[in-house]
Amino acid sequence: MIFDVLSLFPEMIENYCSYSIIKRAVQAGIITVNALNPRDFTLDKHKKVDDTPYGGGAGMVLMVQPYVDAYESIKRIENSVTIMLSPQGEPLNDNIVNELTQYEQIVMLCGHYEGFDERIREIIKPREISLGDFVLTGGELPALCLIDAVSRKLDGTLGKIESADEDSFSNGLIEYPHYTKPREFRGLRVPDVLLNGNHKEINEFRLQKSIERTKIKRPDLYKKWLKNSD
Ligand code: 4F9
Repeated sequence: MIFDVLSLFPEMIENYCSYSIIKRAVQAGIITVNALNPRDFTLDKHKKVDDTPYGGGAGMVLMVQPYVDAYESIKRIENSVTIMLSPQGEPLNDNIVNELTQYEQIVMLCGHYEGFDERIREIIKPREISLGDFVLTGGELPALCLIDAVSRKLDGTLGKIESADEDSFSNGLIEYPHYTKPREFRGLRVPDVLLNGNHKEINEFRLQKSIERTKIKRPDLYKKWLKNSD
C-alpha cells in the first residue's frame, strides 16, 4: 500500500511514521509513505501557498495551483483513491477503514490553518473523510490516523499478539475488559472466571461483557448489533 500525502508540513507525516508498528510496516515493505509539499510547486519567488478570500472574511485560503500541480505530479497507479481530510466529509469508521484496505494507493490532501480554494475539490474530486464534528489546525493528524488505522489491518503489520480480530468494532461490539497482573490491586480483584483456564467460559464471559458495555456506552452500536444478530 502506498500512501502519498500532500502537506505543508511533510515532516509531521514522516516523523509519526518512524515509530513503533508503523515504522516496522514501512521497514517490512508492507506500506510506503511519501509526503509531498505543495509549497515546492509554487511558481512565485515567495513560495506563497495561501491568499485572502474573494468576497472578504477572516482567514486565508489555500491556493489552487500549488495543490493541483503537486497532486498531478504524483504517479497514480490504477487501484488508487484520493481523500481529502476535512470536517465536511463522511465520518470515518471501521467499515470505511476496511474498505480502504482494498486500494493499493491512497493519496491524501491535508490543509493547514485554512480552507481549500473550492476549485481544488472541483478538479481533484477527492472522497472527503472526517474524523468527527470538530476542527483541527490541519489535516495532518487525520491523515496520520487514516494511515495508522488502514496499515494495522494489512497482512503482516500486526504480530499475532497484537492481532486486530478481537478489537472493538470487529464484531460490531466494543471490547471486553482486560486484566493483567497483579490479581488484586487496592481490593479490586481480577474476575475469577479469567483464572480458571476454561476457555469456553472465558469466551462467554467476554462476549457478555462486550454486549453489556456496548449497550451502556454505545447504544447506537448496540441497536445495530441486535438487528444484525437476529
Ligand atoms: C479533518 C477535522 C478531519 C476533523 C482538517 C482542520 C479535520 C480538519 N476531521 N480540521 N483541517
